[in-house]
Amino acid sequence: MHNTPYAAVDLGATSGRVILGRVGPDTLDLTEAHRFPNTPVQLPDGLRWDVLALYQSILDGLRAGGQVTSIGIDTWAVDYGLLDADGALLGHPFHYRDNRTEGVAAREVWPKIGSNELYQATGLQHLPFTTLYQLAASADSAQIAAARTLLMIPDLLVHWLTGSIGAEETNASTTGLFDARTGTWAGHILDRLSLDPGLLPPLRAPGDPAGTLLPHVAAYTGLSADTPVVTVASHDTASAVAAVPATTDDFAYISCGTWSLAGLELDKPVLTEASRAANFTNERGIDGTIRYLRNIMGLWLLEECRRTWTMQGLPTDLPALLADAARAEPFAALVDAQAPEFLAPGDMPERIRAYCRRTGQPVPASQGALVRCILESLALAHRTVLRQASVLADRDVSHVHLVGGGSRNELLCQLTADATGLPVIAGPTEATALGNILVQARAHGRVGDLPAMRRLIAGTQQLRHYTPRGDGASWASAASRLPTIKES
Ligand code: LFR
Repeated sequence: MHNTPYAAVDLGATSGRVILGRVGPDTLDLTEAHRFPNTPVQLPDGLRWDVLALYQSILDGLRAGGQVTSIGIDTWAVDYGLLDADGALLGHPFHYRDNRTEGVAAREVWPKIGSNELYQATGLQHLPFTTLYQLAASADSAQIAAARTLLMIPDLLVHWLTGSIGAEETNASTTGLFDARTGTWAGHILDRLSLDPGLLPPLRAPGDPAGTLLPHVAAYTGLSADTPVVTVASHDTASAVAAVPATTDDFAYISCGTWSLAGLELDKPVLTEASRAANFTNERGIDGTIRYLRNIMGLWLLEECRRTWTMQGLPTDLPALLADAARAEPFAALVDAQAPEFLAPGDMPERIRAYCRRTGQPVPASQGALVRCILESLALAHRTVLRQASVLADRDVSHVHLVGGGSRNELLCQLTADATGLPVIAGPTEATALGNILVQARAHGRVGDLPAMRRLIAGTQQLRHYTPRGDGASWASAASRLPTIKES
């Protein structure tokens, strides 16, 4: 078994991968077995994930990868599939960026269970697309009437591989139906909305076994039928934070990809009124840790611009755009990278220009200026969120770990160091896959506790260091330009 790899299935919002990881006492090597696109589909009744195509690509990736010690699956959070009484998937899972949840919280949920009470129970920031609000939006549908089991996307994929049914707890903690203090389902919230708490399957923790491959899966992939599927931190952000290469406790992290998730790792939730008002979330990490953070729009802003530019026949080469951005005038225009108006798909350059117009700022005229605006706005949001997190959780922060795909973006890393006034350690890029693989390795007794996992990553993965430039004064004054950005 020594050299047999672990397979991490890691689905992101735009692509998925099957990654093989080999773990030794002082070594940790990744290879990519398969990469495939994740292309959402707009149907007349909403934006959907093509979950069958994703599942088929996972099978192809496992077949390409050869024998593995075990398999773990992580994806984005919040979204789910519903199974009927026969165990069949009802329809196509909605994409969290579908606009059917607009206004649902205020209209359908808060009159029945107030936002204060919800925060006390679940500790979640308000995001319009949280599972709870998605369910409330569909409460009167034929689909909900027929539903017997709710499976989060990674749990659904595990179910198709193994036949087992369960709800992994880091991802369950993003549903708005999970008690932040006890780590158990808060099914009474569904009751209060006249939805069935029996939809929620039994919880399982990262490291728990999740079954072995069904015979037809083993036959297709060529893997042996006793290949275990291990429950990992199936929320991608939980896996990424598990893989932050921290060697001390006084760190903040930014898991930066489609989203920027910026915050602290705590040992208990912060449920104060100030924390609720600042819209901080208490999601669950591995080993009962709390991910105290806020969602920032992240590189979605840039990727959605590039998608629009592709359709408009404009250049989209990333290195060239970043080089132009590096040369563009600093602080010319900024947007609030936490504003909900940037959530939905659609003409992002125009939405950014409209924001600048509305707030009396110069409108970025070139693509480079627009990319500069995005990256500075992200760095500013990183600054704001980390400063607030440190105050609200009463924790000193001496440095920032920036992990995920965004750690490749040198300009963003440097701007984040400048804006936060803190050294930034960038990498690993593949934090999510590493977290997935190390939880599997730990379940097999091949690596120690969370600090040991992190030491192994710090000792084996390529990291880059960024030192803050300047005294932060220009960032403080930039922050004061935008009415919705609060520095404390
Ligand atoms: C990041 C992420 C975030 C979650 C968002 C939607 O990929 O999982 O943590 O808030 O996607 O699920």
